[in-house]
Amino acid sequence: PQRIFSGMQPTSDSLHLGNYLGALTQWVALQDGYDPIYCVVDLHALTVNPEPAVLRERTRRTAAQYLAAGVDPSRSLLFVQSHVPEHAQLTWILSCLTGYGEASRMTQFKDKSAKHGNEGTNVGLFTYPILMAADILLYDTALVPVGEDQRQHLELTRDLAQRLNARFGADTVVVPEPYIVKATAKIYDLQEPTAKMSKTASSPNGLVELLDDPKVVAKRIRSAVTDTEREIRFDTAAKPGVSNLLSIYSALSGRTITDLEGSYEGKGYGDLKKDLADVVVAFLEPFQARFHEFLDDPAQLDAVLADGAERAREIAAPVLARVYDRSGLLPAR
Ligand code: AQP
Repeated sequence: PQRIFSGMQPTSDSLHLGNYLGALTQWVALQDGYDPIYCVVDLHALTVNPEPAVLRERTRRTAAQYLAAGVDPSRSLLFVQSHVPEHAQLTWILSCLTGYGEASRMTQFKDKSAKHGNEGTNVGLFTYPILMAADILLYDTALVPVGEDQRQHLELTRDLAQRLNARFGADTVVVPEPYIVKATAKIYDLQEPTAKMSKTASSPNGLVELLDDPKVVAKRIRSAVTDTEREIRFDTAAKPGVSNLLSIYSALSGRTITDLEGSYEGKGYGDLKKDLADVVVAFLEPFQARFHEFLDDPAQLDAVLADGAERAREIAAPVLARVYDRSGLLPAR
């Protein structure tokens, strides 16, 4: 079976609906017929300089949310990035093969660094996509299920893989493909429906966090920005707010957009929002119950992560050794 790899940063107490629909639901679906590896990328989260105790807590919480969403450790390998030192080691090799200009063109870096200025931006944020490339290439990954915002980083990963293969031999690493499901590739901020829903950039009212109080979530959905028309129709250019609500509704209910448009003909935005709020709450309540079960048993959670790390290292170590050797690094005796 084809190898799958993906990860999320523990940069918040809760993942949001964009993370869930853009990535996590695909992760769960890909457990059938593939060989998946899912990672909590805590080294990436260091780029926002979290409080140490907070990072530790969020790492466990993120893993517990993967499990609550349906990531099944008997079918998927689940681990924490920093438990496998090969990630940091391969990053250095890849850094030396990445152009400064090439890295400077990453739009996520440009956006995030513009907000903090040169002095407020750390080098880790700049090299973030190279660490991401290392994550993926260490596992001979074929497919990477992510949201649309990660497409450019995946292109860089592919370029680096091809560069390694051109320099050191065609079979040095596997060149991965993105796996981006169009319908949910980008979930938008409820208050600013042309910007992506984001852990760090959205205002609280624009976000639906998976671990939020369902009452608060329902209220946020009912207050989502729409437009001055009345018609419930999917049209991302003219009606970004309504289209976003329809995308979320469709993904969570399994109903098609056309079906939803049909059943809301002649009804108002208030009806759509109220029903969507019910759909979201019906999803969140059991999700949160499962999350708490996993979080409240840290010994079991840590055991799952320790087992994952051990199995991950068995895959990553020979890949790193291959790249080290072909790079001309003298083997240690
Ligand atoms: N709004 C979104 N719609 C669809 N998919 C999304 N993803 C993130 N936002 C959306 C996908 O979720 C995964 C999380 O990756 P990450 O933890 O590296 O976070 P990110 O991509 O940087 O986005 P976030 O969660 O909003 O965090 P910040 O605020 O730190 O940028 C990825 O697969 C991503 O594509």
